[in-house]
Amino acid sequence: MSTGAVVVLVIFILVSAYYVNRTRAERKRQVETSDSETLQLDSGEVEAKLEHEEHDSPKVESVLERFTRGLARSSASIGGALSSVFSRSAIDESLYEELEEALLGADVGVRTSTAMVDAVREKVKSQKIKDPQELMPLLRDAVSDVFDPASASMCPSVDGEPYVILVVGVNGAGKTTTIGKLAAMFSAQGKKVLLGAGDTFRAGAIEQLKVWADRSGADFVAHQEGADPAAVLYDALEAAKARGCDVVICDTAGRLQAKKTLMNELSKVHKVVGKAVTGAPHEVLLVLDGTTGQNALSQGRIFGEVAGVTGVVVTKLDGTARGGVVIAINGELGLPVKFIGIGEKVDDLRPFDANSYVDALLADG
Ligand SMILES: Nc1nc2c(ncn2[C@@H]2O[C@H](COP(=O)(O)OP(=O)(O)OP(=O)(O)O)[C@@H](O)[C@H]2O)c(=O)[nH]1
Ligand SMILES: [Mg+2]
Repeated sequence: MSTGAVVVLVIFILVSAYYVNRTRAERKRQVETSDSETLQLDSGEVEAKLEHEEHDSPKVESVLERFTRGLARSSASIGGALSSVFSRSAIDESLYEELEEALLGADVGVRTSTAMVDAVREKVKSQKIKDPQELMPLLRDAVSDVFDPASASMCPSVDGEPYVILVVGVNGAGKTTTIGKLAAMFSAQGKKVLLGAGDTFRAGAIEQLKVWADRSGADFVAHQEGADPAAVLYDALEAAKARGCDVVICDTAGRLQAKKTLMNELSKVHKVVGKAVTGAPHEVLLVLDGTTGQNALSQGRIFGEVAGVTGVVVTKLDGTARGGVVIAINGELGLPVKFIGIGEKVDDLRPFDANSYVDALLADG
């Protein structure tokens, strides 16, 4: 090798080493200062996290990939059942029956499944389709038609006043976790967020919300355990006005939809919140555990009537093979699903997007 070639090679090695070190140092700074889950890490843990990232996750997952992974159980189950339907030799009555069973098995709900199968049947007739393989796009359209993209969006802004979101649902549905995720999402959008600790009933509930407030950089207002939830939330809204907050998210205690007194307490909270900020609550989000199947529909009906629900968050969709419940909530209750939870981490909440949802759900079909 000539001297010139050796010099070029040495320069190349030195420049490469410089960039490798610089990239690692930059990533280290990001890990130390950025996402909420690493706020408490000491330097040893930062190193360990970097090692983990470098060796175990060579590829950064895209939003769609994460979404699809979150819905993998549902997708494998529904997609599997559908591919059996679509690989039949002819379109006949038993195909429609199998299609309806596949949808019912995914918790799509009786009324919505029947309506979707009828829509497919109509199109098969009008377009004179003969091949079962051509049914998939028809089904995709039938699912998409259940959703109204306009009602699924949420734009938290009111002139000069905080935008108030009241979060309700049965025990353990995922309310507090969803509030934490929402707080992080709004904070990342540059909004000043305040969390109101309206669950004064369950031991540890106030502390749990405080942890999420700290993680997401949100302000926090609480009274002691056992205090009147309406009074706490009134104070939270007064504080939010005084501090110029953009969004207030109010936690509430879990309650069974059948317990009248507890449901009436929600009406009181609703009224008092409206006294502190005109028009509040601007949004009442009902959190439903996606793994509870058709019971989620009964919760939706009763909470919808008593608490003036404006939208739904379906959680734990990563833990069920029956993700079709999201379709049932839209189709049977007429309530828009606004967010879905696909894991316990801070970024495991996704604004509901019908197209990505349908793509992920029918991915294996
Ligand atoms: N896998 C998974 N777990 C979730 C999700 N959302 C919440 N959880 C878990 O569900 C459990 C209950 O969540 P919480 O947020 O405490 O539920 P809650 O509705 O506030 O409960 P109460 O205050 O007791 O009524 C926790 O272990 C959460 O980590 C999700 O989308 N996926
Ligand atoms: Mg809670």
